[in-house]
Amino acid sequence: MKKQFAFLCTLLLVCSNLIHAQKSSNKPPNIIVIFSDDHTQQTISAYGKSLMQTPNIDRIANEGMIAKNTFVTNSICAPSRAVLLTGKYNHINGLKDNGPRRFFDGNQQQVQKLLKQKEYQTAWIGKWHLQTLPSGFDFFRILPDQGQYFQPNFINMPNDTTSYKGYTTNLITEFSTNWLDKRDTSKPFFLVVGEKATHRNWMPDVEDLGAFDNIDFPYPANFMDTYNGREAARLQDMTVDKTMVLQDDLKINVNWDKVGPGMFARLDPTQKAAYKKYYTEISKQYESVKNDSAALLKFKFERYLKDYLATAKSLDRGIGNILDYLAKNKLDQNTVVIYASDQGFYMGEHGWFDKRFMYEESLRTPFVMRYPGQIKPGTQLQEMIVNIDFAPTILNIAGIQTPSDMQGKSFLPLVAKTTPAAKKSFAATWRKSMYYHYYEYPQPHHVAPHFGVRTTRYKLIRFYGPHNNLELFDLQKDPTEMNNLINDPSYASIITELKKELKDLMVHYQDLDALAIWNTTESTMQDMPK
Ligand code: SGN
Ligand code: CA
Repeated sequence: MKKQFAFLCTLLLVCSNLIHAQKSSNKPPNIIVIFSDDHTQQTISAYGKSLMQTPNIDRIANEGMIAKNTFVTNSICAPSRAVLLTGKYNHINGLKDNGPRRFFDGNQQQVQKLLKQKEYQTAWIGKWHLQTLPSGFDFFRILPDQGQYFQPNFINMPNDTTSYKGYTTNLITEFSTNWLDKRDTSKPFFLVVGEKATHRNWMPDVEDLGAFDNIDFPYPANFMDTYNGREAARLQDMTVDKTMVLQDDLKINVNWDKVGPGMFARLDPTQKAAYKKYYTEISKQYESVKNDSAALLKFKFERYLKDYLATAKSLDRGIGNILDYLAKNKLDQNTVVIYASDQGFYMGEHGWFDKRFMYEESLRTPFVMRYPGQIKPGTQLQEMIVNIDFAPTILNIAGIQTPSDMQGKSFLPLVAKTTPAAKKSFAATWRKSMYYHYYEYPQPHHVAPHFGVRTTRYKLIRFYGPHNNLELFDLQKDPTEMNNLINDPSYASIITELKKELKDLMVHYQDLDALAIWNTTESTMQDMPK
């Protein structure tokens, strides 16, 4: 009780100091959230060992902060966006998967609506992916559904669809800076730039075709995973080897002169000529490996990475253009810039592309933030951040208290200017474990639903639906999550602790469906995966 009281006092003190700091400069800062699609930490140089350089994302991190341990509640697009808007888990905000339940109730409380009460002008431009149109924004121009890479359609307010000439990433940047040009400069703004890159089918901008062709990418250590002791991992359908589609994904042997409906049909004649030239050469390489299964697999893996990274290159360039715009228009000092993605992605780890699993690569998401005057350049945050914290943090920046029904917490006190003692005492109260729940099954990638808990060292996952089993990983000893330790007697007490922690989290976040599954089957289920 005493501990809780001390925590509450620290929290109030730290938050009110931050709010006070903002009041004294009378206008709260502008906030831009650049929110990409499937862009994973393994491909961002600010995160260390990376498959490519991302100078502009790094610029945000270097001039501000990087959150090293940021996780999502449900590693998939529309649900993650619903979490960003509401600061709540999907069983509370109602949007659990990308399927028929992609309906989002726009009448509920959302971050932009709360910011509007503080006079913010608000806009969402780019990928949105919720079935219902945005509400509570002063302006939106969104891609319908997944959107297209070339000559994309956008839905304009109130509900008109128009096609625009150009490459999606460039158009989204252009529409964003156009909106900034026209805004009411007497008010602060909140702008979400919803990027389409780096989503499947990874169509690079023409200028980036072949940008990574001189690099030989080795397989990740667990590319040849045989999924021993991990049944759900074995039964997924998202491998580079078997699931990746030669023509649609890797652009091999496409008849460029007669492309039917689909992504390639949207290329204009100049773009099509560039694609034809480039991928005809790639198709020749395919011909030379297609009868050698090992060489073919390496070819597929390399082509996947090269196209993905090329779309990331245009994404990073677009972010640079937004940063340059802010500097040129003297907005850089009073604008908070956040870069994050809706989830992480597999770059061949476990043999996969896509996301969904609670394993590290897709559970994590990048998060960097620049907040001049409040966050010291080069700040590194190690605490566990979850995407339910994004909305409360944004509100905190604007000087707004987190509503009591939001499930996340502002982590601004962990990174913003306060005394080291206040920071330390706040950090002591921060979460030591996070809760995850994934739902979508079976389409499109046959990943069984699951929920679980991750602590700094361990991860316990409970699969349900087609599989009914538990997995335990010791992330310190096994960072690539290959050894399911659920039947290892030396971990018995850890398993007991984690089971309790998982149950506590389900109760805390009111995930009653998960709790029911846990309670009805836990006593009868077999831990040993078949
Ligand atoms: C599409 C993709 C899937 C992807 C989902 C969800 N197939 O269905 O591979 O998992 O989107 O992605 S595709 O052949 O149509 O590209 S999400 O980012 O929206 O969650
Ligand atoms: Ca996504």
